[in-house]
Amino acid sequence: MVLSAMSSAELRIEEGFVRGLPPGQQTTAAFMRLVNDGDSDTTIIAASSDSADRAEIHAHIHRDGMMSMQRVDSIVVPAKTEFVLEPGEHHLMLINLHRPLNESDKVYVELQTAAGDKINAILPVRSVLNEHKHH
Ligand SMILES: [Cu+2]
Repeated sequence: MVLSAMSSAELRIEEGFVRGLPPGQQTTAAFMRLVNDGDSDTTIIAASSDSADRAEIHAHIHRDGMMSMQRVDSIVVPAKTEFVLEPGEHHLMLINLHRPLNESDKVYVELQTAAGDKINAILPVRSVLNEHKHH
């Protein structure tokens, strides 16, 4: 569910949500579907949120049976394609949350493209209890 989405690029955010965590956690992750309706590839190079000091694009790396998170510089969403940020895969890391996130809260996130466009959405907070794990 996306409550509000304004986009100047031909990219839109769908089905986004922020993972709600127990009180005391300072860092959480946001997930969403990036849909590129345009005729050219779009590269996301930065992210921000008004609910956290900073937002980073992360990927999960599987190596020797171990899984760890790693910051990546960008995400490319090819033309007429979508790129999904989901638990266990790519995600947006929200670092140093300004306040605890409750189930009914809304979080503003903004993505910046290499072309200078900004894509934003207001994402609902969804408790970890409702999360579907596929690993
Ligand atoms: Cu992460």
